[in-house]
Amino acid sequence: MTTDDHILLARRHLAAARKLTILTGAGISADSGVPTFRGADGLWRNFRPEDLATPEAFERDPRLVWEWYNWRRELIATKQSNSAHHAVVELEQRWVDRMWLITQNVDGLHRAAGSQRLSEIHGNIWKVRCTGCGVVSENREIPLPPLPTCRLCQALLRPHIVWFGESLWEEEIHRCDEALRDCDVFLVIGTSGVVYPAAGFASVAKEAGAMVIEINLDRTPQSNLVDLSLQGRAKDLVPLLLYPA
Ligand code: BV8
Ligand code: ZN
Repeated sequence: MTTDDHILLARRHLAAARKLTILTGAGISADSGVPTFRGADGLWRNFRPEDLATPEAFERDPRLVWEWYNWRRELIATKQSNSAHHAVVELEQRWVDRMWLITQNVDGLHRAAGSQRLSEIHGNIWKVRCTGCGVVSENREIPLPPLPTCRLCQALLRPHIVWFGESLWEEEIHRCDEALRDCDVFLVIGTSGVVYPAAGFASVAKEAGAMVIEINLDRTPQSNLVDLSLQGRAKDLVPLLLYPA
């Protein structure tokens, strides 16, 4: 089957879907110029995200971890949502309360595009959390001081982001579980399917009877599991799903 046939088939399944759940990863923001985690452009100097995005790294060298996040905040601040983010907003406007978006991305580009019904399961790079009093606040200062402190209690602030080895927030996990078990179509866009628990979401949805569609530049570890694999750039393929079947 050609990609066109796959797109037609995907449109048909979407048109018949009572409930739609979407999972996105760094690939959907790659078309906005935000580096992916495991792509050739990598993320930062010769560090791996797994070395920096951990509570141990922050404990050991908060200044280095904040340097990385300041670099990413500065980079992301210059990026716009792309046609794939906007197509996801259009899907939300059509499905309304029968759609849920789960994103692994912390760049905030889905919210910037207008998505409202979403779980940012790994947090948001524009939010900070106090390591003392736990208060979470939005903060768009660029750059933040090398070791930013809480206005309320002067303790060190950290990114409000889920690091490797940290559990996701209970309420988000519960919301995702509901959205995965209750959808007819599970659309997976731009993720390498490496990081858990998100990497296990396609099998949860499939076991619950959903049709799983994957959009990715390449094949991924979950490509054998999905019902339909559309290979190409998210910014080109996701908008094509908006047309009638
Ligand atoms: C957890 C925030 C329970 C950081 C991120 C040992 C000890 C502890 C835990 C573990 C362990 N072993 C395994 C684990 C579990 C661990 C894990 O999965 N590790 C991996 C590395 C094996 N997971 C966790 O720790 C999670 N918590 O399990 O809690 C627990 C608790 C304690 C102990 C045990 C268990 C928390 C994981 C969250 C980590 N935080 N982000 C930050 O961003 O600063 S994850 C990070 O990776 C990003 O959020 C990113 O989104 C995510 C996944 O990556 P992708 O989005 O898929 O990006 P990637 O670059 O990999 O792929 C891009 C894809 O797009 C590619 O396929 C490419 O082909 C495609 N693409 C590129 N361009 C395009 C495109 N597609 C379409 N169009 C394009 N243009
Ligand atoms: Zn505080």
